[in-house]
Amino acid sequence: MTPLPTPPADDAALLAAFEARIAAGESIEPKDWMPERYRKQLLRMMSQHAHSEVVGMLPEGNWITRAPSLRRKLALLAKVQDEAGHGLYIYCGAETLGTDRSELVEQLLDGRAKYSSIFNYPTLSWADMGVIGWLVDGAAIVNQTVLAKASYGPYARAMVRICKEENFHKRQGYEVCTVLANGTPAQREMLQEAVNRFWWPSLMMFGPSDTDSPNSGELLKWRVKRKTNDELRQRFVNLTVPQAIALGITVPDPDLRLNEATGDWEFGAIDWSEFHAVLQGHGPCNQERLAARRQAHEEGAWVREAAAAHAAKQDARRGTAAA
Ligand code: FAQ
Repeated sequence: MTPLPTPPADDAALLAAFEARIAAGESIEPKDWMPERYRKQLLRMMSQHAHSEVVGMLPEGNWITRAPSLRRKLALLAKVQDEAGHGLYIYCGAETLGTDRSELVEQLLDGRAKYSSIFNYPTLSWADMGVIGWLVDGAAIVNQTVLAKASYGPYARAMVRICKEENFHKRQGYEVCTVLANGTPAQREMLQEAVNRFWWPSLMMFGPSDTDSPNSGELLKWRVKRKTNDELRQRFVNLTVPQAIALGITVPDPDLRLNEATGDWEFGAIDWSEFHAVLQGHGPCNQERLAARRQAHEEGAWVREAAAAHAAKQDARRGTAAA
């Protein structure tokens, strides 16, 4: 972790009061004084999170028309729609930090902002829909349950609602997995193959290891994060391996073993070169995902124009009524 920057001297008293509030477990609200670094860190993290929810609609959206039954189609459609809602809650929360959503979206579309590495992998079979719900939403829940206690009020409150919905997502995904696990040999093979592809990228969702995480120091100090990347990754593995055993499938890690003394499922080395390549835009679907978002943004221009015209008309009417 990198050393923290020193605040300007004239802010020292405000900073001390701010940190005392955080130490007392108080929630920081939009109009409260906050250090510029706190605002910047939150804006970075919340906007990346919102972008992830929206880009995260693409891999699953790919399967809505090919879901194997009407029931599955309805569930998947509802899930993908929920992810759009999550993006909106978090963009709204991010806007309370003083940056307009249109600027945040620009940063995504021109490649300045990141979104979660996991959504740069393709969805090749129906089993991927089960495995994304189980592993990807499962990892998101582990991360976000802790973020629901983040020091910034609008982010924490968005997480409470999002986690409730993510729990449904995980259950629908795990249910798809149980059906495949109890199905034909071809279905079991399809499930195993999907787990083989998504296991390691799911572990990478928690970010670099603690020794290589430049933002963790500040975020932990100001209680935006309450657990480190490695702590949350370990918690996810501990929760998930018994679920894999219950499904009767293998986790693709020859080094995975239970440490009886600690109760942890110890896992093998993560290929960080793959993680960094994906972050640098060289994942299997980076270009496709950004191209799809850019196209959607362009095609949605008329909706934004119509909404702005409608709002202007309403404002003008209110102005006339008030006069
Ligand atoms: N992918 O110093 P750290 C979901 C970047 S939502 C891409 O450790 P930090 C729901 C990081 O930004 C999934 N980039 O960073 C769903 C930083 O770059 P920067 C999204 C990553 O912030 C399910 C650099 O590496 N969830 O799945 C990743 O302390 C199904 C150094 O890293 C959130 O965003 C990554 N995996 O910790 C939707 C949760 N990891 O900005 C649809 C909120 C790290 O300095 C379908 N975010 N980077 O240039 C967090 O909890 C944190 O931001 C971490 C990263 C843990 C992601």
